[in-house]
Amino acid sequence: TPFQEESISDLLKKHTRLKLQMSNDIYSTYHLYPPPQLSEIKTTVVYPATEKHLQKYLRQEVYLIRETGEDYKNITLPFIQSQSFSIQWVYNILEKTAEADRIIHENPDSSNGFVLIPDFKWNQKQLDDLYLIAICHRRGIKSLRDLTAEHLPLLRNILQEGKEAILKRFGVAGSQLRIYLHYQPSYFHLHVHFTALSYDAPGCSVERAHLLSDVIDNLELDPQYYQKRTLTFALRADEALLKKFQEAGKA
Ligand code: G7M
Repeated sequence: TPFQEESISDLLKKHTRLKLQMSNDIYSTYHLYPPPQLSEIKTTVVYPATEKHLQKYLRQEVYLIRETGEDYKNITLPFIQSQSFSIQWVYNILEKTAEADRIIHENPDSSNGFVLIPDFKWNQKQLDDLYLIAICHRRGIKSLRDLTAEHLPLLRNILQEGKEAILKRFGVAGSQLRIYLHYQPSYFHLHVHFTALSYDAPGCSVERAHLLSDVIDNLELDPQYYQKRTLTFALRADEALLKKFQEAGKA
């Protein structure tokens, strides 16, 4: 986790062991062994983990895919429909059977409403790595690919109310937030990521993140934008979807 400003001085004195690596003029590098209270590692446990979880966290080669609208219909969609990666944790949040006390904001409308909640990657102790997700109440919107002009009211609510709620609770202005969707997401129930602009959050790279404000603009220009467009994303070497693209001669 990021260091708190107050603890930086402790890091350089109290109980810290330093082993010199090299020294040159005014420059030197060390191995530093911080005391336990300053060496917290935020940990997520997935238990029991499925084969898909294991794959997600194994280091692997990655390959870029260019998915046309047709590829989505012929390859990706049938693949997603054949998979059974549980999104029970999402329903638990929407139904308040898990994490209910962590909800930051809710618009309860069943078609244009959502729940804003800290992502479990964020421990909420410091704003440096601020990370929240907005999960829509409406079921059946799998991803960016499903979005049409019909979803604009929902997307505008998430953008507007999400920014307001984060300003009110955490004092961080909308201009200091990166607000985006993943394509592809890991979980196929529409959700939007809110991260601190100064934080390089995992998954905010150009081949995965789509800014919500750009998504709204694109849908205003063309209601079918995301059904037509070729979308780029990376797949890991032993992902079954990569094999499907390879079999179709597309990767
Ligand atoms: O867009 P994508 O599907 O890749 O992102 C899902 C996001 O949901 C990630 O940023 C995860 O860290 C977050 N997330 C995943 N799970 C299983 C949970 C959870 O149980 N609770 C919360 N609060 N966030 C989660």
